Amino acid sequence: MTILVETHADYRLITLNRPERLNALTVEMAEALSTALDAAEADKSCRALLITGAGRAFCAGQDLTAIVGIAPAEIGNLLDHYNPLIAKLRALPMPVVCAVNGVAAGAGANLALACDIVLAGEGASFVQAFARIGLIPDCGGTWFLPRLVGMARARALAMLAEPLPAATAAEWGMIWQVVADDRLMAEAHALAARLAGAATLGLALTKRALDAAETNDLDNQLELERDLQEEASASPDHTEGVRAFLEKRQPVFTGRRS
Ligand code: T3D
Repeated sequence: MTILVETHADYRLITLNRPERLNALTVEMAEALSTALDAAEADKSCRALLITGAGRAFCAGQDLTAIVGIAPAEIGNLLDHYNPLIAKLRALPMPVVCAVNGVAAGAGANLALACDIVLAGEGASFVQAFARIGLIPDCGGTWFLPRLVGMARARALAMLAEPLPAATAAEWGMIWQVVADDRLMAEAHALAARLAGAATLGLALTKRALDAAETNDLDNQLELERDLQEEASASPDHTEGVRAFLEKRQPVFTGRRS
């Protein structure tokens, strides 16, 4: 099994599972991941996702043994499998936490950056390895990097292909937090559980608004916020949040849309 899916009370853990190849990606794996995302979305009790890698790495990017000697058109075909996966991950109507447990290279680094909140173990690193093999950062790399770290750092990361230690990635705002390696999964599970207990629709709409903000001007963004806020305010979780505040107690969110 190229990925493992573990169901918890109200979130799922997906583990990339080719540790002998540092979880390098194959088309089969991308398809399995895509199916797992669909299943998580279809399960109304699933309100958050956690993604990590088996073994000592998060993901070494494309499995290079699978692309030796293939025609350029085939590379394009390969990305026809990966691109929808990145888009689906980004649009998933629930928070996605990534626990980067070791090196995240090439498409593996950008898979991590596509997630909503990225935690990394202190031994982890991010490598835009593409330049080493004459390729460009794909799986959203050229989109995520400049937005997260600014164009100067994005260019150097992409062109030098040097490993960026997790601590620097956090310092630069590329990821959320670095935690001790032996605490990573405990912290990541706690974060996923916390998000799974939050107002799911509000978080899903927040994701949409933040992504749209990357291309909208202020007027369009204000308009979008207005529409999405109307949708969020119709949710039972909004009613519960306000009631809990007024009653001076913790809210109990259900994640229901109506
Ligand atoms: O082509 C396209 O356009 C399609 C999309 C492409 C997107 C991409 O992701 S392109 C970038 C592909 N990834 C890379 O170039 C990274 C290649 N790997 C590395 O640079 C290093 O392995 C790491 C920096 C990730 C880790 O280094 P290290 O020293 O910790 O481990 P290692 O010894 O290099 O690797 C351990 C094993 O995993 C090794 O196998 P062996 O010798 O024990 O049998 C190595 O060959 C294998 N491995 C690592 N990465 C890949 C891989 N096997 C296949 N594909 C890999 N990407």
